[in-house]
Amino acid sequence: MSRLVVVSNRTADPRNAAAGGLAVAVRESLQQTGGLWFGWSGKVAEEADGGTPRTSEPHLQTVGNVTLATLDLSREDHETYYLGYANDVLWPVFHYRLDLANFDTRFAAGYRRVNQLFAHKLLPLLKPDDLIWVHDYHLIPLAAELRAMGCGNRIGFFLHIPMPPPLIMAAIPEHEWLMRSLFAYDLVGFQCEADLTHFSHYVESEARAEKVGRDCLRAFDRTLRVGAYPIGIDVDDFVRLAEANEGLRMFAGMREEYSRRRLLLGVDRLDYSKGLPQRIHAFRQLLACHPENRNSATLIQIAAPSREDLGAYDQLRRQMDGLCGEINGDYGELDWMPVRYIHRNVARKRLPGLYRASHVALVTPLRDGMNLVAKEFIAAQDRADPGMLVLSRFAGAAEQLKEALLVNPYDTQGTAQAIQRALTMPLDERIERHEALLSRIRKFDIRWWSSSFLQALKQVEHDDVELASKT
Ligand code: ADQ
Repeated sequence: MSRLVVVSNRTADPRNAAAGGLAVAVRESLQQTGGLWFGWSGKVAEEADGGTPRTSEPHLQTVGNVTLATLDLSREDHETYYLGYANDVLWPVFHYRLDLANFDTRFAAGYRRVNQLFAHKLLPLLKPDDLIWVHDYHLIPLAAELRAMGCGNRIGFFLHIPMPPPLIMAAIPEHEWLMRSLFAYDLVGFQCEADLTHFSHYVESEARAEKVGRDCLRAFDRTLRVGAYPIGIDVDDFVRLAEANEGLRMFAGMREEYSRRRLLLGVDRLDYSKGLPQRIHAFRQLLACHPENRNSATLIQIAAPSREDLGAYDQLRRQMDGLCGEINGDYGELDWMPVRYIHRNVARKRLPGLYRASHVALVTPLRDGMNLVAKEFIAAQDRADPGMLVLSRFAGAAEQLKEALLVNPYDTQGTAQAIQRALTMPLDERIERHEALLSRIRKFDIRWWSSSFLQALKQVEHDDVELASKT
């Protein structure tokens, strides 16, 4: 069996279930194959005298039969690659926010330099039949850099965030280089069909790519296999957490505290892609148009701090403080506050109880690759009396979760109406919708995601891999 090598911006201890996300997704495959996980350590190396950064060698750590290899970054690389190109160019543009992008030429150079550094440090750790799986927008050119150094392994790439339409992509000065770089992979996976369509349209119009069969594109003398692999969650693990002591305690505590109220919940990172101000506006509209919800409906909005060193996030934080203050000031009573806004992380083991105690979840991003909170909310519900999910049609999850109440988060009135419908939906309709949603997230869970992607990568024609090593 080939060894799995995972490369992502950050790594995590695969034994640590609390890490969630990628750690859970790749844990089994890494453990089965005695795998390697390579990424940035999260540390910024001190500069040596004279301002030259020390060259760092990967720190190797063994966790069971898995090896973690992490690199420190120099201050310059951290600023240009991570804060700059990844978070101030690719993140906003891929979420359709050209207005927030900062196309500083130093950023692109830093991004390329760090991808070269990753390739250079990873290559000596590779074995000839390793299967390499690269994750996310930080590392788009990694395979091209590895190929240039002679790497002939099978390499797959998964994009966790949305792929924008061609004309938005074309706003990035280096768009051709970025998209061409993807053809150095053997398989590129997206979260949903819409993303796959955007990528196909881009390469067909900009690089005259040809479709070869159902799921291959040919351009730049390379054949690239592409597909939609919607990421899922570990449903059973989440149900277990909901029924464990901490989950039950949280559930009972919330239900008691809000026994006379209807609870609405939002759980997000504080990020402009998540549509948080629009959500507060819609909730305000609900209180204005359906006054029976006053003194009753309470929105708990948890917004975990995120990327606080970037200006756009600081602005969003101030905007949210203002909006939540206003709605509480205008509608609040001595014994009821419409919004409880918490700018903190919630421990993972407490989330399922919180989800289960909520009558409605508001998952209303303006754009989102998938959104796992939507799936976690479904998994945590009581099947006999499930809460209702209000979901943005612009989240990747909307392609799979059609039985949720789908909304356009830019439409304040429409979203408020959908929230009212969720709050008043009869039990039998809620059960019917929830059963359909639950069976879908169970079928397409986290194991389905990693095994179907890796299976497809293993099946890539070997001829192509050999060809790739020569380009
Ligand atoms: P994120 O933008 O981080 O991830 P999301 O999928 O919503 O978004 O959340 C990831 C995890 O973080 C979930 O397990 C959730 O429970 C947890 N989380 C979020 N807010 C939290 C909070 N306030 N407190 C505690 N935990 C919180 C990116 C893409 C997504 C894609 C994922 C996975 O932007 O679209 O779904 O990767 O591919």
